[in-house]
Amino acid sequence: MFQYFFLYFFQIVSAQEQSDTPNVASYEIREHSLVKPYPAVFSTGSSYWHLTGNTIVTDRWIRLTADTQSKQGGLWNLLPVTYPDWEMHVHFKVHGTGKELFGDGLVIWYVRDPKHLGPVFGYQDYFHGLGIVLDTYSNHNGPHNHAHPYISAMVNNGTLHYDHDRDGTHTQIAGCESAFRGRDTDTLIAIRYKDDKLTVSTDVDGRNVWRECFSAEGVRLPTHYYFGFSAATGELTDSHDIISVHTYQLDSSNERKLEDRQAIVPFGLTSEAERLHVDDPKSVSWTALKIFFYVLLFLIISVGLAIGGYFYMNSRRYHKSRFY
Ligand SMILES: *[C@@H]1O[C@H](CO)[C@@H](O)[C@H](O)[C@H]1NC(C)=O
Ligand SMILES: [Ca+2]
Repeated sequence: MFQYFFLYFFQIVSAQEQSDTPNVASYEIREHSLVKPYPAVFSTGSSYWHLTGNTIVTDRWIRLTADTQSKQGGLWNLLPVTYPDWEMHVHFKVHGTGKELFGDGLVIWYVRDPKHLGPVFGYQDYFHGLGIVLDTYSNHNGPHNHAHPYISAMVNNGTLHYDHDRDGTHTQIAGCESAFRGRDTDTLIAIRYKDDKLTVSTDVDGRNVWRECFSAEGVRLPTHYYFGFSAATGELTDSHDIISVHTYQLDSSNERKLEDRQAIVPFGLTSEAERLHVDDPKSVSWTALKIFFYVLLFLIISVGLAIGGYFYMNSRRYHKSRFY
């Protein structure tokens, strides 16, 4: 009874601070969160955080890449995530001197192997887990069906390649356009994983309100993976900064708590596969409908011509008979 009362109370408190904490029973996990002052965090030997590549820490931000060419950097948490449901709020900043050309972007990771460097925005390709890709530059030469900056989610079981030439669109499970770069306002992203549903929301307009970017059901992620961040520049450059991270454990059903989630193979339905599933029956019924209407139109025109012809012939006969 007391437990329920406590949960209920917690929900009320959470709801009132909707933009700061998740709207369900939740507990911030300090070890998976990172706030100023960072130097204290990184100077102690017991730090849960690890830096890779060109990452620099100051008293105001953790800079994964500076606004210079060919950099890559990472920020990795070294304590595995033992709880199945979570939500992470990241205050970040992507900015630089480039007016038209800038890049490449940053990624928020939940993966099996932390600390690696590589070609996917400063982390390894063929990874195991989840990547939330904040892509600022469109590598695609042809027309895209979306604009950049673009946020997308990719789930990988170690077999998929992130294709920069297609901006990862063929392996993404969902995505949305988001004007997060070069803003004067604070830019934040929330990633929520609960009951196999992944929801990504942003707050980039300085209005202190979460706006849903996308959500996807049926996303399978194991426990005991690691949170991390990485970014990269190439010919194009930008500063990619992490300012704060708040991670909340969300209340899980008993079923999920008892399940052996450590053995789960990451899975997410790509939007391409989903499109194939959804569009096929639709296009078939559309074709059938079109044929039906063409036949109907043909019949109406035929009947109309027959009736018109009949009256025309009759009137001709009538006129003719008058002259005879
Ligand atoms: C890994 O993903 C690929 C591509 O989605 C799939 O074909 C394969 O069956 C998956 N492997 C496992 C072990 O789930
Ligand atoms: Ca890109």
